[in-house]
Amino acid sequence: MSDMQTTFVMVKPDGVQRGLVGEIIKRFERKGLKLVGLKSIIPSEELAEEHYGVHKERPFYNGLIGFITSGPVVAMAWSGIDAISVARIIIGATNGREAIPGTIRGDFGMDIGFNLIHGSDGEDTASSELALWFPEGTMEWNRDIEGWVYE
Ligand code: IDP
Ligand code: MG
Repeated sequence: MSDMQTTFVMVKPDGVQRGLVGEIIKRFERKGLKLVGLKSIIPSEELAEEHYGVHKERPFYNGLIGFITSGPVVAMAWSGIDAISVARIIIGATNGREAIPGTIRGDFGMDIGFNLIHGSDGEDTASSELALWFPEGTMEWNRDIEGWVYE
């Protein structure tokens, strides 16, 4: 399946603290994904709990909520053909020590919890996460270079 999709991506507080926001955005931009939403916020506990609700029973859950609410994150929405899986490939495996070099976590991460970035893992999570983080909606715009990104 090759569908036009929008995915939710977030630079986590460790990525912001380490000054990797520009580096991370650059990778999505130069890949050919289209930016349709961007904002920096300090997530509330409520927002973090909603976002990571699926992990509620996991032993790392409380630490994860504390981490995500510890400072600014950069929330983004990126569009493109198969954008959800493309973003996950750019991001790399959850554990930075196992992530392949060339991926964001593989190039910059050494930890499983502090792994710099989040990306939606499927169509359902992408739409619920986009609704959660961008309740105002994302942008509709025509990119002039589109015809040079897709044949
Ligand atoms: P993902 O972000 O690669 O999709 P998930 O398994 O969905 O990984 O876990 C969500 C987030 O929870 C991870 O990105 C990471 O920050 C944190 N996490 C996952 N597993 C562990 C763990 O074993 N210890 C600490 N934190 C973890
Ligand atoms: Mg996940």
